Amino acid sequence: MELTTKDFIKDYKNQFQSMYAYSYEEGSTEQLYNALGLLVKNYISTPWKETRETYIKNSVKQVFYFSMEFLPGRQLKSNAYNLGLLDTVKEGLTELGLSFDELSEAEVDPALGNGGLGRLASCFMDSLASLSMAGNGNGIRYQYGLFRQKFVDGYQVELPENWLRYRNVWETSNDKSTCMVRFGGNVWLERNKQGYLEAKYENTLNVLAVPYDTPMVGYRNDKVNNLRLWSAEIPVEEENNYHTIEETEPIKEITQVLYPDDSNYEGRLLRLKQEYFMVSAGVQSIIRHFRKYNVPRKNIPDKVAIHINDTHPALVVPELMRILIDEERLSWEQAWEITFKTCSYTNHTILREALEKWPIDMMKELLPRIYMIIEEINRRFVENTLPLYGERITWQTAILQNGVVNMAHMAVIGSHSVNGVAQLHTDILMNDVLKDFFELYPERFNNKTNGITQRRWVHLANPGLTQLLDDKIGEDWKKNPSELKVFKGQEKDKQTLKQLAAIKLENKKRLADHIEKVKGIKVNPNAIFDVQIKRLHAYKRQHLNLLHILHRYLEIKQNPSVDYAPRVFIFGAKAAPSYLYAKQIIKVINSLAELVNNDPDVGDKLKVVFFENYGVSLAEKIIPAADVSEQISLASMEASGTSNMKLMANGALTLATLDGANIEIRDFVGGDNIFVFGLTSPEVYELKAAQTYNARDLYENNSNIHRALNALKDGTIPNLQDEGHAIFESLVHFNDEYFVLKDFDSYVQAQEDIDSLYKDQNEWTRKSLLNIASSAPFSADYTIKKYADDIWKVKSCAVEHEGVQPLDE
Ligand code: GL7
Repeated sequence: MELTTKDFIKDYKNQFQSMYAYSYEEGSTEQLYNALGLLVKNYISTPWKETRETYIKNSVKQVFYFSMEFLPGRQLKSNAYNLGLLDTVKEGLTELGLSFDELSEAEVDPALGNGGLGRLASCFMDSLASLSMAGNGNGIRYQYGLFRQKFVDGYQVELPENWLRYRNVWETSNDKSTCMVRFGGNVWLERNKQGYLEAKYENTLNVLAVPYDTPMVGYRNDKVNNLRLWSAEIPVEEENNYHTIEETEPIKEITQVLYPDDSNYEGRLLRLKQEYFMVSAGVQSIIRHFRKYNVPRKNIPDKVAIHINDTHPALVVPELMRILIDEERLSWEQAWEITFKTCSYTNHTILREALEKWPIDMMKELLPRIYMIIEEINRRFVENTLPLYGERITWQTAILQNGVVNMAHMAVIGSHSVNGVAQLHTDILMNDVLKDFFELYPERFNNKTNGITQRRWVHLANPGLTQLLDDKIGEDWKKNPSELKVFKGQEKDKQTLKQLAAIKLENKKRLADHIEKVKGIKVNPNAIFDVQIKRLHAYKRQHLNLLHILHRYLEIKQNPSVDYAPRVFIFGAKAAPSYLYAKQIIKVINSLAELVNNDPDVGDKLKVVFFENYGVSLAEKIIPAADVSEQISLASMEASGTSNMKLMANGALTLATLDGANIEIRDFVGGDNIFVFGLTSPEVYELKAAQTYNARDLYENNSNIHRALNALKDGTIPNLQDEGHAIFESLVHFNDEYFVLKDFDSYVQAQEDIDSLYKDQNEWTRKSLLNIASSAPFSADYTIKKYADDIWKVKSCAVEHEGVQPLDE
């Protein structure tokens, strides 16, 4: 978009004055930010409107990405950047004596997701818009986002995240597009005069779903898609039925809080209400929207693709059936054909405890009509499958099993495509978790390795690197990430390597300042910055990292001249509030940090920094400064990981097990440019099957393990209650479920290899460069292009020369 600095200044002054009735010079930072945000939103409004109109006018097929979580991060900078206005805005503000960076820090980072799954949804939104594809998000406008984490005496404390206390300048409440969602009551079928079976309802709880729309701005292409988040309210015509605040609670609570658990299934009624609320409102609004297209209903799958992001929105399947049958009056067979062709499903985890299974009784009571439909889907599935595949497979794959509704099964049965999020993960789905379905429907299964948007994670987070790339290989890589590979040509260029190292050092200095500011810890920017940032979970093995740090500390104490390269271990992680073990690990890391950081024998050799409240904005500060990316989950457990991709794209070297997308990272960058350790996935499967693993043996016979584990419980680490014991017990008495001790030696070895390599700065930076240059395949643009081609069958609306080029590897 074209805008002169002069015009911007004029617009901004007017905007501020019209909002606050005084001059910007008197404004608070929040007010200055609000005015700027709303002004940028004004600039967005024209392409936003035009994009919507073009889609309808050209009858373009649209994707609706249904997700219980979105983690967009701050939007001011990325919107201004994608519009092509960032420099103008910065310049204009400077002329007004204001600082863009300061204003943009005033934006609240909406924490409407737990981790990778929600962030992936937002990276996908960015790529869809940037590829000029009609892709909309559908989710929940939680009043409280993921809790704000604080450490008190090293313990995690959770505070409510009331992100809407401040004005959210990006959203537009859209009163004209509300929907009604019904819960509970009695439902029966009655034959009407035309002989048609009609669903009748009584005593239902009626909830008004109010949409809040947020623009998803494409990169320099005048395309703006829509993220629609629903909020639950009392229907206006029923307001008089509610007499007290308490009576309104069952409605208000539906969109009040995000469930703060990323890998555990919460079998609570409220969660099921949330899922149906979001699904029903979303599907109703799609069908309404589709009417504008004015084409026969049978063509819905040619105009609409609905994506089920993990099982949370799997009720899309029976809800779409309900609308097509009860409201659009189609036959079961017609409705099923449409539903199945419209829906597709991504699985994001193999953790059994995360796979949703709702008690039938709960489903029946909360969603009686939906349950009838699920029962019928299941009946027909069994009827078709039994004669062809026999008892075992049929009962293993049924939707209704032992008193529960198996949501993954419903999603697979109701979708034409099922994908995992990295090749290994997809293989595990096909060979293990969804093996029987793979036998029934091999053609539905496909892999779509996750991706990240370089725009947020490189262009904006790492301007130094971006400038270097522009200088060395031109700017094409920004529209066409596969051009990054050209950078490989510079791996031997001393000058480039020097510049790259200098950029990393600058980023590290900035992070070091931030560490000092928020944690009061002084770190040496020349130390290795070693980063593990992700949710805290036993399978991700932050405690393996912890044991290694402890090991290093004990080595230093024993031999103060030991030859370790100075290292700063950086953590960012929230634990689910009910996940005691994860919280114990946090406490032990914090206490160990206290010990290590204050021990004069240690000096620069070792520092430990655990940031509070890890989220998108903090990640943007940490990632460009990382030297080492810790991706150390037990092989087979991490479906993909996405911080691994962001860190790689910013030149960190990966220290990894062969898990999730780490395998693909190794394949692209080459085995010499990554540090791999530990059991492989087949070895993990074998070891589990053999049942021969004995962690106590390792504890008793491996002196390093013995020493480190003892230090967990002998008072070496200060200020612990029983947290060190708890970790000890889990590893030794409960036989170390995630094979931490088994992988310990090879992990320590890999860490030592890192030290050796870091001494050769030239060689280190060369490998860093190769990582950056090999990161293109992890651009979400490519991932989305594959979803679009293989699953959704949607096309780019860009004029030919603007569209993304295929990735040529
Ligand atoms: C996750 C996986 O754990 C993670 O490996 C993956 O990268 C992400 C996106 O596909 O999805 N699954 C999940 O439930 N959460 C994830 O982050 C919360």
